[in-house]
This record gives sequence, structure tokens and C-alpha cells, in this order.
Amino acid sequence: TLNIKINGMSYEVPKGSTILEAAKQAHIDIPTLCYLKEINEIGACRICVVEVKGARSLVASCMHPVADGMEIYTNTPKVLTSRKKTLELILSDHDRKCLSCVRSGNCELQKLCNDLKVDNELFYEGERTHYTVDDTSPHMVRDNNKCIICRRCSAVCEKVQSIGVIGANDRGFITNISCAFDMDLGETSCVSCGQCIAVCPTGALAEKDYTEEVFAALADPDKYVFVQTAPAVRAALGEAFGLPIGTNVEGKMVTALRRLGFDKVFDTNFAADLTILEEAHELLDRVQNNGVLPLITSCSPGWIKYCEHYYPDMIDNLSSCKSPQQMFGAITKTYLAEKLGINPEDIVMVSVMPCTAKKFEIGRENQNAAGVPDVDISITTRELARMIERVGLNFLSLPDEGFDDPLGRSTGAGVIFGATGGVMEAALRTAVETLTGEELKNLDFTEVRGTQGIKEATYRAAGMDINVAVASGLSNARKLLDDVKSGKANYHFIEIMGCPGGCVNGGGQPQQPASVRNFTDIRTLRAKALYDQDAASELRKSHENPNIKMLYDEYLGKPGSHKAHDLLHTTYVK
Ligand code: HC0
Repeated sequence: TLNIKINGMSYEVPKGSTILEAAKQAHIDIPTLCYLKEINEIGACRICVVEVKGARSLVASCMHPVADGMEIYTNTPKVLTSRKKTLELILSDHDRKCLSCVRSGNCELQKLCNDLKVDNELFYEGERTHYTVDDTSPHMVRDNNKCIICRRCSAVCEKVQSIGVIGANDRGFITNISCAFDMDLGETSCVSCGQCIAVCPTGALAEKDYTEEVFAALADPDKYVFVQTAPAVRAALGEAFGLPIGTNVEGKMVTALRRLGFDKVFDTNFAADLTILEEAHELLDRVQNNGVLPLITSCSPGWIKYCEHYYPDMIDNLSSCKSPQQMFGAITKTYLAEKLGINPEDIVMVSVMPCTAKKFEIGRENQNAAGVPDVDISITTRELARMIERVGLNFLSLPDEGFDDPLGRSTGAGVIFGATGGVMEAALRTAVETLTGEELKNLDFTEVRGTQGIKEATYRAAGMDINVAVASGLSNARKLLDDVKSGKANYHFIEIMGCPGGCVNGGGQPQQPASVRNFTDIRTLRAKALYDQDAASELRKSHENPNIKMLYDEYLGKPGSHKAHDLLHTTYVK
């Protein structure tokens, strides 16, 4: 450890800490703007400056390591004035329409301006840059007029997702974050993961908002409006209403959806169970009949698009299963429509997802089992929170209610889909029991749990070794796939999720500011909510879901049947 002084008081801090980290230990939150731990460590924005005795100028605390005997001052007039001036300069070229901004109330720039007493947002009036809003991609809107060029978005795109479709163009006053050759985002190989939106401190990046379309459907007396909620939504929606990260709000979420006016409130977890039956069947079929291996999961649409762009030679490895979101829509508009005696064209299927790529997925080819799109509108967790706010539902005081039957019934295997490794674990529970014909004693495949980027394990069942791997975050997917292609690694089954940590950390989840992200393991906290729900579930294996059994008995026949293929499987672009 090292001995330092902060604002005249002595502290002992670990060697290697930055001033920012050391101050955190002293209960001081130094404000930051561009800094994202391990992702964007460029010390560029100068908001986090502090005085260090003996230093010639103010230093960026996010990057500057502490040294033994260092004397740091975090709140001198010089420091506070510098931070305020920096903000005034940022505002001099910023779209200040805060009242109508989607991030109003949870904008990091707005909060800093308030905290640092910026009392005149017009302090520096002068030339402004003007940019056209880019709404060419299916999932998001880029408004550079609100961009502060912190580069968190381009860092996450490049380093975490190994895509790099956005970066700084031009220099000086006209520096702007955009695509190469000023292409529109929709023309690039962006995979719609939305990780850039999750880290944007302002309203420069946002999902395409479809809440008006959902309200219009709900108001249409001729439509049956059904909703499905993804596993990970329940683990994060509460954050939008101030609840601690990792609070499971499933019951309140269901009540809110019912009171918003949805005719049926269903659960994507049901279709996650269904996916497991189809995918476990596909795995065993490929293993037993010399099919293409490793089989790779296909439920994350950001990953699918990444595979199509960057690993087209591995498309035959992808499972042909539609994602649970799409399977859900397919079953709703065929089986359920028949059961209820309604025309699939009169159903509006809405999905609530932690994901922005799901907005892209609903428009993909070959996702229309009933001749109409399987899913009509996909909104993010954030959009649902906005809908709840808009109608004045007091989320925190709502009672807990349960999902509707029959597509609201699910198992613990379904809910863990929302965390990296969850699809693998759920599939293993079913595949191993199918292979051995015996009841599994231990349902916890802990080796594939946790937030490491790449996980590997080997399980023995019915005399054979099953080698599996799990990757989340596309730079990890790239590493894993390169090892598979070079022959360095040999697996039967791989789970890949586009977002680091899986869907719990999806690009559509409530944004947490960098001040939280830099010091809190959000992914683990949200994942815990799902694993706890699994552990407390009466049924924890997808093949034991009674309503899935009923669906096969009444309608689909067996996993992998002709009908199941027609409705629940898809194709990819080569
Ligand atoms: Fe996921 Fe899914 S688990 S991709 O992360 O498989 O978005 O939560 O809904 O479809 O079920 C997202 C989450 C889903 C799907 C499921 C899968």
C-alpha cells in the first residue's frame, strides 16, 4: 500500500490505484465523463481533473496513478472552476433541447452541469456544428448534435465488440463520431447490439422508439395485443424506477403490462424452454449423425449478424432454431391463434427485450410462420419503463401478478437464458437427461456460469465426452471462433451471446452512468436475480414444462418434427 493525502487527510491505498480509485476509497466521487474502466481510458474530457501538490498543471485523476506521499486536492476553487469551464465549453456546441431529450433526467452531462453549478448554458455563444440525424439502421438513432465526443461508443464498438464501425472523423472543431467515409450506419456492418447506446452519457445515441406504435395498437379495438417479456428484462426494469441493481421485478412488470392494456401477458421464457427442446434435439442429431459441429446457438441476433458478416464460413454451424422471441411469435400466431379461434392478422405481437438487435431480428427473412411477421413490434426495457411513466402507473407500489396461460408458464432453465452460459446450462440439463435416460442429480452446471468472456467445460454422459464453450461479447466470440477454425479448440456445442455478460447487459437495458459502471459489476448482480429465480423454481428443466409437453402433444408432434421445422426454424444469409 501507499500513504497519500487527499484534501489534507491521510489515507492508505493500494499500489497501482489511480487517483480516481483512491478518492473513491475516501468516499469522494470525482466526476468523470469520458472514462470507462478498461474500455475508454483516454483522459481526454478533463472533467476529472484534480490538483496534485508539485504538479505543473491539473491532472486527469482517471489515468494518473497515486504515488507514495502524494498530496491531492479534489475540490479547490481552481479545480471546480476548471470543471465548470469545461462543461460550458461542451455546452457551447451542444444541442440543449433537454426538455424533449430521451435522456432528460438520466443524462450524465445534465447531472454534471447541475452538480457543478453551470448556471448559464449559453455562456459561450458562438459558432455551432450542425449534423443530420442518422436513423438509417433498424434499431437506433444517432444525433451528433448531442454528441460530446467522449468516444465511449467507439471504444466499446471497437474493443468490446471488435466491430469498429464508428469512430472520429475530421479534426478540430468539426471532429465528429461517425462511420468510415461518412456512410450511414445502416450501410455498415453494425450488428445492432446497442452497446454504444448503453455507454453513451447523453441523448446522442438512442434506440428507435416504438412506444407510440404500441400505444396505438393498444387503443385499437380490433386488435388482440399480446406481449412477451424476455428473461433479462425482469432483472433490470426496476433500475429505471430507482430499485437496486439486481432486483427481480417480474410480478410488478406483469401487473404493469396488464394495466397498460395488453390482452395477454406472456413470457419469452416459455419459448426459451421450447428452444431448448428443439436445440437439444438438433445437437444430439448432429452428434449422432455426423452433422456439422460445433453447433452454435442462434438466439442472439447481434451475434447472428456478426457471424453473417465476419464468419460466413461458419454459418452451417449455427443452429437453425429461431430465437425464443421469434419462436414465441410463431407459436402465438399459429397454435394459440387456432386455440383461441382468432385470425393471426388480428394479433399484434409485442416483445419487451433487453436488446436493440431484436428490432432488427423481427424484420429478418423467414420469420413469419403464419404468413405474417412472427413479432410485430420489439421494444426495449427502457421503452417499457417510459410507457409505464407515461400512463402514470406507480411502478413501485404495484402488486405482483403472474403471467397468463398457456404461454406464460416456464421453468428455471428458461429464465437463466438471460445470463451468459444460461442457454448452455439449460440445454445440458435436457440433453444429458435425454442421452442417459436418467434423472440428473445435480442441475447446476456451474462451470459455464459467471461473467468471464470465454468459458469451457467437458461433461461426460452416456459414455461420451461433451466439450462445450460459452462466449459473450463479440471480441470474445472472435477469439473463440478463431481457435475453432485453427483447430486449436474442439467443441461439440458453443453458446455465443452478442453482449458481454449476456442479455442482462443488453443494449436495451436501463443505462447506468459511468460512475456506477466503473465501480459495480452490473452483469453479476443482474444475473444473480435470474439464477436465484431458477434455484427457487419448482421446475428447472425445459422438458418438464407441462405446457411445452402440451404444445408438442396437441400440435407439433416431436422436437425436430416437420411441423416444428416449418414454424420454429430459420435460415441465414451466406
Ligand atoms: Fe435474451 Fe433470448 S435470452 S436472446 O438474451 O435465447 O434479448 O433476456 O429474450 O429471443 O429467451 C434477449 C434475454 C431473450 C431470445 C430468450 C434467447
